[in-house]
Amino acid sequence: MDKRSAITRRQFLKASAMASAGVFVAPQLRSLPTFAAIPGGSLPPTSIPKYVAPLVVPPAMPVTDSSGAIDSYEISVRQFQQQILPAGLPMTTVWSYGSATHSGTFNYPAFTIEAAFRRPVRVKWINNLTDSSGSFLPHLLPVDPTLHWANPPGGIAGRDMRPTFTSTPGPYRGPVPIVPHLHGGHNEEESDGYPEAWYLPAANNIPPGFATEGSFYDAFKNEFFDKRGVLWSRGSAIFQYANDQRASTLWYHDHTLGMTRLNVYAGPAGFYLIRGGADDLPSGILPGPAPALGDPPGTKYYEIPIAIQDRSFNSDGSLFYPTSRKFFDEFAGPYIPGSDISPIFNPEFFANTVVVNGRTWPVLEVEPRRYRFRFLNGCNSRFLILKLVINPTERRPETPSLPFWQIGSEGGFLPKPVMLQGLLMGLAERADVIVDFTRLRAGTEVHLINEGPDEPFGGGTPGKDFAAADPATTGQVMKFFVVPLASSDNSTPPQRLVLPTFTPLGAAVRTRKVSLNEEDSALLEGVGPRAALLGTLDANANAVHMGWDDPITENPELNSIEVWEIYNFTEDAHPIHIHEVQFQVVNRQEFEERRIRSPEAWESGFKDTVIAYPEDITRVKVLFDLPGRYVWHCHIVEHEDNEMMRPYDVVRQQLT
Ligand SMILES: [Cu+2]
Repeated sequence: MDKRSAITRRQFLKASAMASAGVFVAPQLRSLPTFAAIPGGSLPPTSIPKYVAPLVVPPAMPVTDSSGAIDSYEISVRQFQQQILPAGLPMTTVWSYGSATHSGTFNYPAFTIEAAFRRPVRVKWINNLTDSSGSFLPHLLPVDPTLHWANPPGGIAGRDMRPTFTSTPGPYRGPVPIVPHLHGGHNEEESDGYPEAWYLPAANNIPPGFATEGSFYDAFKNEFFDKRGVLWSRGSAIFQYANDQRASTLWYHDHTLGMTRLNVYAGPAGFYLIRGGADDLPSGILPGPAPALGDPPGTKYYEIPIAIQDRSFNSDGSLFYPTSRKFFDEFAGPYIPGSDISPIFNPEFFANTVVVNGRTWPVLEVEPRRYRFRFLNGCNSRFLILKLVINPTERRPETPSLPFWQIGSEGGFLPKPVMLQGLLMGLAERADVIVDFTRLRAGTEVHLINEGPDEPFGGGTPGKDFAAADPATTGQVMKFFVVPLASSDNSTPPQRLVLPTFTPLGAAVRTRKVSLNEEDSALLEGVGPRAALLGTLDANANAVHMGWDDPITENPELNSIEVWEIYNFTEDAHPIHIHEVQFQVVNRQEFEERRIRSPEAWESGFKDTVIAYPEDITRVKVLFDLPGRYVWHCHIVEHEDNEMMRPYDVVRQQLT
């Protein structure tokens, strides 16, 4: 751990923003008088009109075959153009998923997969990142080939490794590996989207010597065949999800080793909702409906998933993502030879616009009634603190005008509804909430704002411990515009809701200590961070840093319950995600402090991602009930891509 580098980095972010873009001073902001514009692409975010385009409610993904005992989908990843910026501004080239058997279903974010409890979903995931002549499409964004990454040019011997260079390389422009992951899914290992189970498109011009699949692709392909008698074909993988878990809000996105930040930023992500079973509520109790297959045009939805992502744009409409480490801290080299700093990779990235369900700052007409929103923080590095206010720019922190009633998190419903004035959301966290617009007059405008920081989050409150996001740009998210009531609302008011019975996990058989760490350059004084890493603790409670390729240290026994104590030795909060499981947050405790803090009220259900604060021990209790190889990682995807991810094994018999 080196605190100095983190502080330097934050000071730098602020200073460089002020130098490059001038200081935006909003005189009406009483608590925090100055905001630095966030650097980005050539399109200034303040030139983009807000609240002109309606929020897109992603339709249900068409099923390819549901005639048997499972729902089968064929889903491709393709490149296309979409109007993300308001009409009149250029379209944006993006990637996303869509049904290969249904035209018109490609959208960023992808259509929602609607899954039923205990009815398996099988998806053929096709890498269709090719042009009309069948040649591969290169990445939309600058791929840093010096990371420990998929590395297809390394061939069979060099794939999934950190390659060696004798001089600083440019970005990788070859065929793009993908592997989709169902985030929060109780997935068997071969269907989990392991970072080394990636595959290239079946293009006609793959350069000779390239590895066309990751190191784990064949093993999982064989495992899937052994279990289900179905073979994967080149350029695709078939995953099956049992949906044998609580009704919940999951999402799917890419998970390729060392490329997740770019593959997700380019677009591929969508919601996956599991309904039914004893852990769901009968229909009619909560606001609905949500989009379903076969809905007539104009169907009104009162249950809406809302994916919030930050993006930066160039004036031609293209997505902006940094092309050099210089963007992060002005470190311009030497890279190779002479240092251990990657030339293109940025340790975090904060974009300067807010994109909600694929549109910048959209507006949703709402009736004076209750709505169910399933929020997702789908940003790369940005923590969100959401509030509902009337005036989106008046001051920070702002007093909310309406509360959120949170009823669920990643693993389904909470034990009981929780009324909140703000929603703190780490990367990949979900909040299932009810917002009650009932008492508002037609014509009222309610704004969803963000008071999380335009920099790494370290805990605390806006206006006191950090400056809230720029009220002119990333401090605003979307607008709700109240229109006259069109239908009666028979949903149960949230304060009277009785949620499904919550059964906590039993006693743990083992406690495991793991660590979150950060490293500066080992070669150049004062340059850093180089990477963030996971690890363990030694007998003296010192951090042991471990990278992706170090031997496995977490090997819980099948069907055992463990407590993981996550020691965060870094300056920043990290959202820690464990695959395959939904865990309970036990408590938190500062280093050197005796006082133990209970989980937050909204952390009282099952979760798959938890915020680990700096110099804190975060304890989670986990049941590992599927055998095999999985990963746990930080969901700041820049961190995940540069060593802050580790494999773990659920073993049938505990190794000694
Ligand atoms: Cu992290």
